[in-house]
Amino acid sequence: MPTQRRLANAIRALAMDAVEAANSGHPGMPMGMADAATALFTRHLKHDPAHPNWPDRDRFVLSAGHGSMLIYALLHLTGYARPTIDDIRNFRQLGSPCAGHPENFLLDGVECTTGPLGQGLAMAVGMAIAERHLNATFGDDLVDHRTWVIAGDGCLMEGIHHEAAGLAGNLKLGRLIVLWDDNRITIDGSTDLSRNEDVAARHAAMGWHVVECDGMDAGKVSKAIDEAVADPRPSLIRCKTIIGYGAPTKQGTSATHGAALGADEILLARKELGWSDEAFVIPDDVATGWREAGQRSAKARADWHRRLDASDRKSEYLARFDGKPDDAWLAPYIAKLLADPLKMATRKSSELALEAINAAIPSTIGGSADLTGSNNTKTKSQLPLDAANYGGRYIYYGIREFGMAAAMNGMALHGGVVPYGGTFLVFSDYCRNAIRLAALQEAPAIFVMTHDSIGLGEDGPTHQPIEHLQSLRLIPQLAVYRPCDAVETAECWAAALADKGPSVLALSRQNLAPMRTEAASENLSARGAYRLKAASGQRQVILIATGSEVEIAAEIAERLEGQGVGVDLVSMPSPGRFDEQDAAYREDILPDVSNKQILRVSIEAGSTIGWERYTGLHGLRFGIDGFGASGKAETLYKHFGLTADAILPQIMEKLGQ
Ligand SMILES: Cc1ncc(C[n+]2csc(CCOP(=O)(O)OP(=O)(O)O)c2C)c(N)n1
Ligand SMILES: [Mg+2]
Repeated sequence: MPTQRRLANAIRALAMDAVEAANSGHPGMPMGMADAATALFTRHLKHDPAHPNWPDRDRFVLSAGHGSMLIYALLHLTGYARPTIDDIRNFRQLGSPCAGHPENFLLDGVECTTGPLGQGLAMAVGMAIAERHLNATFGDDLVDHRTWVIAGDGCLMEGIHHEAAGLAGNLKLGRLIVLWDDNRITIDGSTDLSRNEDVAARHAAMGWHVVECDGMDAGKVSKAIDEAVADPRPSLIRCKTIIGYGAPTKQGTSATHGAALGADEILLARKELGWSDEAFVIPDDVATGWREAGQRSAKARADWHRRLDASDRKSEYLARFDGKPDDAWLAPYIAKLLADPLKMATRKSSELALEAINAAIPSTIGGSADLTGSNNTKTKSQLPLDAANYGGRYIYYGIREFGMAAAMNGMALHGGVVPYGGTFLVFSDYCRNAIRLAALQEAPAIFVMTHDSIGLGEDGPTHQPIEHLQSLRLIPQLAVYRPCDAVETAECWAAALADKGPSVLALSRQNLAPMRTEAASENLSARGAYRLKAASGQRQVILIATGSEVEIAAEIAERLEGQGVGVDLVSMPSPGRFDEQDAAYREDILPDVSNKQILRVSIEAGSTIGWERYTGLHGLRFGIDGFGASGKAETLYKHFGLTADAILPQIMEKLGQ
């Protein structure tokens, strides 16, 4: 068996050669952390490259995603089907699964997409939460794994780290172990330029266990890992390393962080490391050593499968991981709403829907960033998920919107649980990059964003979303729903639960009248837009509204019809979903804007930018393109001209032209 150092040098060689071939990438981090990663992957990590999606595998997150060559090398060397050596040769080239930063949708073994610093670690917190929850639910026989993270100085400097580490400390996630690449270098140079805090003491203060080691001595790293495993707290292993270790003239400097080392330096590094093989050639002894290490957990995996087969909860367990939760709850629940229509805020409608959902779907885990009573995210039977009871199904995330959203992503990616969590829509900006990352990764997390307009009233412009709806709709692969009443809210929940990727539910603070009073043959909200009321005569106007403004549009439609103007009322809870419908459906609901015989009018209490898509430039768009104001909701709607009285004459004037 080759020494740990020789195994580690294979990582170093692949990292410098791949970056050299691409003339792009980050060799420093993989070269500095090669020994620590070797210790982890050859002695501690529980995984089986032949069964990369084994649910009880340890999760490994390379939070310092720029060091992507580290994980590509580890996956290749331990025997995953991909990346192949050719994939690595094509590092960073279009079509190679070895993308610039690790993408969960390109390679098995990449548990989450990383690169935005700090978020990998925060997602790992979510994975560790999911593990403990499922362990509490199914027991040690079926759920018993750890979450490992390699994080850099950058990950620990980011604000989200404070949120994630605080959450992990409070939840006592002892199975979360972070290896910190303490190389005291970032892009701009020494960390002294920008950081002088005691990172270890900060962790200790947050309830973490901290252990220090020579990060370039695999044996010492391994001992530190043993200590971390034995400690009941989340652990930070401070690995003292040298960035770019092995590159004789550049190591220890930021020159190795994010650029090819150059042919001359690589030649010197090969000498320094005693690595005589050509680029992309792994000598047999090293290849064999790594392969054998990769098979370490094969027996544990087989034993686990035997236990699963023998378990009387096998189908229940598998149901948690496979497919989508069923929506049997929806039809009877909507029938109940239709039988007893109530005027209420959609946040309240959401709570009622959740009562039905949480009773029917055991995998949901709710939560809020300290706005439980406002977001209406907690249902009666949900107990807190905390250090004393990981089996609970409600997380008090504290005032940590970004940390919450990233943890939700981690839970969703871990599988077995369906996370939803709330905050005010205006604070979606605080967690925006995690929502974006949810979309990129197709992580099915559900973001419950209440207080979705000036309709929240007195809290004023800091709390009133304006651009948020449109700006969330810009994120690819993100479903944004803004229901108008209790029935639509239930439908949007069902659609969100069925979505492959993440969803945002934008919900009102203020009460809304029931708009849907008849049973439908399908989930109309899942269509994105539908005709709520058809024109009685010839269609001259199409009123398009979302959420709380559907009520206003309905009044306008009624009054226009009273004056002999034919109006279609279109409720559009999700423009994005509407855009995905087939052409015939879209043409039926909203004929092409080149048809100027029909006036299209949009009403949404937010930015009007973008509504031209549905109204055409010749249509009318009612919304708010400045900031809101403090006041009663009703007064504000009047002040901003979002009432039937204000809008109706403008439509009449336009029709008269
Ligand atoms: C949120 C975020 N901000 C900035 C960057 C750009 N960036 C990538 S790596 C890096 C420096 C990170 O330093 P460190 O974690 O110490 O990595 P090392 O240089 O030691 O490899 C920066 C600023 C990023 N990827 N994510
Ligand atoms: Mg660093």
